[in-house]
Amino acid sequence: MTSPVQALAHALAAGKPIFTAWCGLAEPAIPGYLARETGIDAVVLDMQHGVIDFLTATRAIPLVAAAGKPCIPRIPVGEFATASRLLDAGAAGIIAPMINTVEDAGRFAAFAKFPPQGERSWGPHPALTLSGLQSAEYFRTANSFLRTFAMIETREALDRVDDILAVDGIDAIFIGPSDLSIGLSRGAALDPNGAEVNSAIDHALARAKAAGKIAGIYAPSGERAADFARRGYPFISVGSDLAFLRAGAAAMMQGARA
Ligand code: 3PY
Ligand code: MG
Repeated sequence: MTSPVQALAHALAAGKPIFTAWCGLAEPAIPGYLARETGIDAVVLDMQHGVIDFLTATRAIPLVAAAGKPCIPRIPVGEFATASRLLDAGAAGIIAPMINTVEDAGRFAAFAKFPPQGERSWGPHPALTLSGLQSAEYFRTANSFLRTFAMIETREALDRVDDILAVDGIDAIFIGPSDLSIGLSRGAALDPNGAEVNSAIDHALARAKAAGKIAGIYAPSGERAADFARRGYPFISVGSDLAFLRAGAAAMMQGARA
């Protein structure tokens, strides 16, 4: 059986869209519970805009793994050393925000991939436990199953998407529609569902496919996630733990007061 640490690569290879929960609250049990919900294939831990710190993330990863699902943290901007530490803790992939240059992408890949491809330092002790692999096998195979997602969410990044996709050790791009809308409008608007963003979303997916790499994207709602799946995106993060909580509370209280 595939371990949760390797399951992301297997699921992406299978070609069906992967839908992930998106967690930002500072409670590791929440991703652990959500991982057990039908329809949730994996869980993203948002350490950029969520309030999840490193300790919370390292506690969430084995809880999500206990449900048999992969965990993919989003690191804070530029904190590439944290990517290595989260992979050591058993993350199946890493999303790095605001990758705007080939240099950013190269630094991210260097921290996420072992030599000779990158410069990741050895010490994946929890990852060995969660993957069930022996050290030598993990070292030999980890670069091929851990997934690096470089976020494309600025005008600069979009202009250089082919160069970023070409960086050795970058396995995927991940679109941030909100920041992208701010960048494309030169700060004039937050419009993640607008026509300009939608055409950038289609363009980025086409470029990822042409490069033989994966494209992921963030969807604030189930409807938008379905739209991205129809457009052909293979990795889609949906909503957030707080959004799930608010939607559940609103629906239940509306029922109660009906
Ligand atoms: C964005 O839309 O900018 C994101 O980073 C997704 O959360
Ligand atoms: Mg963003």
